Parts: sequence; structure tokens; C-alpha cells
Amino acid sequence: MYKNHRISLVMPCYNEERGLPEVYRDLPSIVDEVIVADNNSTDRTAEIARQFGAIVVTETKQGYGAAYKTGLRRATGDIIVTMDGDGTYQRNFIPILLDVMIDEGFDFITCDRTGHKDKPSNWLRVFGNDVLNLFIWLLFWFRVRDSQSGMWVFRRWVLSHLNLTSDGMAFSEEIKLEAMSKKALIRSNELPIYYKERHGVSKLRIWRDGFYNLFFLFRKRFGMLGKAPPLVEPGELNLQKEAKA
Ligand SMILES: Nc1nc2c(ncn2[C@@H]2O[C@H](COP(=O)(O)OP(=O)(O)OP(=O)(O)O)[C@@H](O)[C@H]2O)c(=O)[nH]1
Ligand SMILES: [Mg+2]
Repeated sequence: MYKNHRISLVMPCYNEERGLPEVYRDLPSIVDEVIVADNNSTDRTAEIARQFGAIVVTETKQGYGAAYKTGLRRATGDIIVTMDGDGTYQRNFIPILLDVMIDEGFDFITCDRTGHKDKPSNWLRVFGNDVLNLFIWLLFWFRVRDSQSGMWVFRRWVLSHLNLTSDGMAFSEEIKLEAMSKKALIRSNELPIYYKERHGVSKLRIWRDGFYNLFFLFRKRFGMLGKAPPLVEPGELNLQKEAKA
């Protein structure tokens, strides 16, 4: 619990047996539940997650977005925090981000890694991220500095307003597009964080995922993706009132 809010951490994991112990090493005790969405891992991901006390949900459809959808549906907290299961996102930012969210009344915060990494980033990733940020600006008319970041903090009721169609890596840009464009309903912000080298092997396929994510932006912009059922039904809980009180 943090300031009367129940906190869920959701992590999509595909072979993250080396990253999970790092996440748990300094996970703040304010996190009430950890959901690991295990995406066909062939290593000891699920076993290690259970040893640490996480709730493990299994998603057999391969993909970052598919794993996230299953994990997010299972979360019960008032506020959801997300990160990769690889140790890159720093757990000590969780209380700081929650402070900003609760004290300043934000509903959705996405984290910006672009200024901070303990080792120089691969230029191709930085370039790819910038291209995608630029196309988001050109197609959707809003600015985001790190469209591909995987750490978000948001009130759970927000999920009832989002049309999340992507099962792949584009889920990351889609959740930002959906939340940050609904300005009248969802108060959003983007805040800088540290980002460290991952533990274990990267699952990102730079060219493939980069082009897919770019193509996805066009499909989203021109209404080619249809409607996905909300991950939280509006009537499921009176979360909006609770969270805003
Ligand atoms: N790419 C990918 N990631 C998945 C999948 N299923 C779950 N994941 C998890 O999604 C998270 C993001 O993948 P990463 O390999 O860390 O990609 P990244 O953060 O862009 O790249 P790194 O900086 O190298 O970590 C990790 O926790 C993965 O284990 C999947 O099918 N594809
Ligand atoms: Mg990662």
C-alpha cells in the first residue's frame, strides 16, 4: 500500500530467469502484488517468479502486448506499475513516481529513459525511437520523448477507457497514444528515469520491431485496427471515483 492505494506491479516475461532476481533484489515493500505474465518461457522464469511470491499468469500467444494484456487483466491494485522483467527499470523510482501521481493528481505517467543509461545506448535504438516519436507527432499531433518505454504508472480505471489492439511490441506506443490523447479524461505526464543494462538476452528485434511499430502507427491513425475489448470493464469496479477521491 502506498498512501492508501493498493499497488500492482505487472511484468511481461519471456525467458527472464536472469532478470527477475534483479527486479526482486530491491523491490519496495509498498508493492502489494506482482503479476508475471509468462510468455512461453523455456527457462525457469515461472518457477523463479513463484519462489519470489509473484502471481504467475500464462499467455501462450507470443508477444509483448499479448503478455501485457493477460497480466493487466489479472491486476487488482488501484494503481498499476509496469516494467520489463530484465532489471533495466529501476525499482527505487516506484515510490517517487507514485508520489508525483498521487500528490499531483495524475492518472497516467510514462517514463522517459532517453537521457539516462549507465552505458551508451545502441545508436540504432536511439534513432529508431526518435523516428517513432517523430511519426507520433506527425500523425497524432502530440509529443512524447520516449514512445518505446516500458515503464508506466497508472490508475487501474484508466484501462477501461483504452482501445489496446496490439499483441506485439507496438503495445508500448499504443498505450501512450490511447492514454495521452484523452486529455479531458486522463491526466498524463512523461517523467525522466534511469535505465540500466538488462540482465539476460534482449528479445527486441530492432529492424523487425521498428518497422512493425512504424507501420502500426499508420494503421492506428487511419482506423485500420478496429476495437479491442477493454481490459477492465467500466462497470467492474467503481475505481474512478475511488481513485479520484
Ligand atoms: N520482445 C518480446 N518481449 C516479450 C515477449 N513476451 C514477453 N516479453 C517481455 O517484454 C519485455 C520487453 O522485452 P525486452 O527484450 O526487454 O526488450 P527491450 O526492453 O526493448 O530491450 P532491452 O533494452 O534489450 O531490454 C521483457 O520483459 C520480455 O521478457 C515477446 O514475445 N517478445
Ligand atoms: Mg527490456
